[in-house]
Amino acid sequence: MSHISPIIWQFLVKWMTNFALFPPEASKIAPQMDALYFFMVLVSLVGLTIVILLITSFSILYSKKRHPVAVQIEGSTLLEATWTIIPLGLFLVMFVWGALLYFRIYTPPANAMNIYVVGKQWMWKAEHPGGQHEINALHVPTGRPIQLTIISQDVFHSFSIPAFRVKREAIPGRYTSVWFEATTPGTYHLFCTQYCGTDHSHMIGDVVVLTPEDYKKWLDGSTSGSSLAQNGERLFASLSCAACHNTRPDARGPSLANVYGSRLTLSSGQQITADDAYLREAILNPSQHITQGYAPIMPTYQGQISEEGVIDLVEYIKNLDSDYRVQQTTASTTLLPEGEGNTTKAPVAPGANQRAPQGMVKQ
Ligand code: HEC
Ligand SMILES: [Cu+2]
Repeated sequence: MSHISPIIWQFLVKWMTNFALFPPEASKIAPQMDALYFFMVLVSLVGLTIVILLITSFSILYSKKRHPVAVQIEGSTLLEATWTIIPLGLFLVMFVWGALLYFRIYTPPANAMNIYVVGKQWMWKAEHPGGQHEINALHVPTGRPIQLTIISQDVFHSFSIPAFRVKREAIPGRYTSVWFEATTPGTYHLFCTQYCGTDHSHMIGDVVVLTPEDYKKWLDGSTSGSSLAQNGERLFASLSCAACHNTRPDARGPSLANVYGSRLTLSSGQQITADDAYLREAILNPSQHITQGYAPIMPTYQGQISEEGVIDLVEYIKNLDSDYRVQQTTASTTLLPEGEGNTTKAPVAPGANQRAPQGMVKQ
């Protein structure tokens, strides 16, 4: 689809980009999206031309001067069928084409690199798996599929990068995702495209696309010291998750090693895949979906962990491919006595629950 008359195409896009009439095409999906867009514009222009021509010619040909006495026309099935079937065909083409693109844009490939984006009044925060944080900025490498896992901390926002032709709602309480593959190094706009309060118009920033080498340099220069998974491990210890999620034979909670991506059977008999969204739900609304074979004893952590904290925990659990780390955590945490709720917090190492101070956030 990206090969439709490439020459006129490139010329048109370049010209419009030059006059700031159109965003540049900086991702793999962008030319495909534009092909559909220009097809729709073309169909509309042809339709508009036909209507204008007919109105003008009819008003001249059938004016009262030429035809003082009106002639009654009884209609024509052929004509009506024609003007129904042709537009229907055109609309169906748009529908199928649009649906194919839609599924592409919202289905991240399995090898995509994941970056978390948290929207709040009025800024965008991006968190890279290595622990790099950015505010109103997003650094990404070229030539690699990037998945964004997006959530809002307050109201509805919408994360949009016009040059990549991607946009996704940031919804409070739910992860959404979108993906893209950047093609051209440069700096592009990012916007909030959903009115979200007084300073909505300031909820903007820069997407900086770097070559893979420059991206690596940027990553190395922006580390905050610990990765998201490491922050998550500290939270896991300080919230005493290991009081139940430990590997002892009498553990009250399931082992979380390799739970990410696995199929779980719930006590309702329903089967689900433990993806990011499920892990988040399992921590914040445990009573909503009890894993088969376990008692509904896990307390909710709603209101106790920030959205970023939840991301850290999710990253930690995602990366747990054995029980080794949990055992380490268990060893350093005082376990709760059997039967007791976890309202009493286990002693916490000083500073264990602290996140990177704001000063370390890269702009
Ligand atoms: C009082 C014991 C207890 C504590 C404390 C606890 N959990 Fe759980 N957790 C459970 C039990 C029991 C289940 C299985 C039943 C269910 O789904 O609620 C579970 C399920 C889960 C699941 C779903 C995965 C699965 O295999 O069912 C995740 C993820 C999870 N817990 C994470 C955590 C995290 C993170 C913490 C700390 C912030 C934590 N839990 C604290 C008892 C606990
Ligand atoms: Cu917003």
